[in-house]
Amino acid sequence: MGSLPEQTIFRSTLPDITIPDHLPLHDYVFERLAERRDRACIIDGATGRTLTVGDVYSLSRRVAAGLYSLGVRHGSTVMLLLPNSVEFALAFLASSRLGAVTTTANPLHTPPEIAKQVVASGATLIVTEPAFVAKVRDLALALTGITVVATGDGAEGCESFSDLQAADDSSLLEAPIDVVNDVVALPYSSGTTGLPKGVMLSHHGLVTSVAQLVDGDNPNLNFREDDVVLCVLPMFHVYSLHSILLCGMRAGSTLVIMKRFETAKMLELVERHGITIAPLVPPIVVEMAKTDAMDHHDLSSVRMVISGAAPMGKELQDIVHAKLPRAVLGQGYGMTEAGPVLSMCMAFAKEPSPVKSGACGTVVRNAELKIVDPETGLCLRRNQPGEICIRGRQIMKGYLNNPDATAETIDKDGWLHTGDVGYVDDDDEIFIVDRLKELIKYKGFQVAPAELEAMLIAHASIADAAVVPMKDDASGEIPVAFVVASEGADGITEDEIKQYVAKQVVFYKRLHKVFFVSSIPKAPSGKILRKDLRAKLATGSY
Ligand code: 4UV
Repeated sequence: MGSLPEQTIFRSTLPDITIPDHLPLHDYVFERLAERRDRACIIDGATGRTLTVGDVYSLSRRVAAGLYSLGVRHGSTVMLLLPNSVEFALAFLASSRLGAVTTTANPLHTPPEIAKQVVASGATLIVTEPAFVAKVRDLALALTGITVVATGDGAEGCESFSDLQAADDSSLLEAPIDVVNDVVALPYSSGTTGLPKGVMLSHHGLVTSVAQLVDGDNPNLNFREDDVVLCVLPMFHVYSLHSILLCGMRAGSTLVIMKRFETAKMLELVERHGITIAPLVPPIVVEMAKTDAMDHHDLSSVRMVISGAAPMGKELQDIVHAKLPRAVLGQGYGMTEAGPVLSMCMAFAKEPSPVKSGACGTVVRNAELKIVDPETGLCLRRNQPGEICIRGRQIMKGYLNNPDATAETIDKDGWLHTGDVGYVDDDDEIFIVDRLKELIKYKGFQVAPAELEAMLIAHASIADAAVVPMKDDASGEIPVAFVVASEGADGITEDEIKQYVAKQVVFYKRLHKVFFVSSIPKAPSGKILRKDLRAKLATGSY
């Protein structure tokens, strides 16, 4: 008699917990407001301005009332086009309170990149800094019904954020939020293929994901009330939004906000504020490993260094560990669509367990993870690499207005397919070894090859193009292009192509190299054989 193939499903080594299923996100993060009202919540690293939990609560209510008076309602979409700032946190919490959706974007994006996201997300209000207003002014004029709010006292033709903060919230009504179905955050991600898409994260999804890390008797990520968490990673990326802002607030820790990364300033802030937790990405960890400045600062307060969003090798981990011997160093593994966290280092738990260098954690609680053979779809056992899949209430609801892409990513049994290749070892630790998906990660930022390929093919002198990642020590990966010149356009140069792309995209999507080829390798279906191109790069045979 034949037996069914065994389904190897991996779970956390910690027991499941009870996760609130009735609270909207803002009520969940402020659940212990009464006892924490006077504790420091957010410190602006540049000015030292400190907001208590009570300040953040009441200001975010005022901003909600102000946004309401500007027409934001349950189901409206607000775009935050902001660097790390107090205003980011206030506007995000305010939108949540109104039952509105926040879509986040990098303020360094070019006007066309921003315009695409505004249109696709249906945003009707944009909060930005006066310095970036010019990027959205034409858009606001072209599209009727878009309001622009500028921070501080505002800018010409914009509403002012100061006015929002001064709004009267006494008659603010509770929005009728459906925690399971209402979307609260809409970050953009290209997922496993194609162009960036709006990732619908519900109140309950985000509450679940935050709880999976910081709730329960033995939190997997043990943020405490006396912790001071460095917020240097951009809040517009899901890693910082979720694991710094939301986890930090839920745990009652204090956040120190840094607008942009600079090694010396960061080390200074760590010393000045006694930072205990430093969530980082590998390129920042590389900077720390390289700099002598670490020896000139007292960094003994740091007890946890988290790396995520891109691979961190064992070697790098060992160097930083030698420099910060008192800190626990480990990795988290996230993906926007996964809600975002799939796994977290068990050495960060309240009752920690030992971990190995190079591992990117153990699957979070209240979730299931499996490894499947990408060819057959069958489940693989321990130590066998295959595609990582995750299931649980934390994963996205789907892509906005894109049921086909949703169905390609979340299967009928509710498993989200990550496009990452990895295995689970004998101690339940996850190791990522490769990527099936197209995505390029430059310093942890997403670069979607399809976006650059569409741009390249639109050039009159380019007949065909493919963009793939090339390994790079400083940035992890850099985007490079293989290009077929159009007939009679042999004169086009690498520099011209690089400039052509650079003018249209944010800095991290720029092409670093262009290789001219006679054809792009494709499968009979027309799909680019990216693996072949990556192999060419790896062997230097281009
Ligand atoms: O969609 P995304 O840009 O999302 C992220 C999220 C990272 C997070 C989030 C919360 C955390 O607490 C945390 O530690 C990390 O990066 O990109 C998703 C893809 O990035 C790669 C992998 O290919 C994902 O599918 N990636 C993310 N983390 C790691 C990683 C890692 N630790 N090691 C290797 N690759």
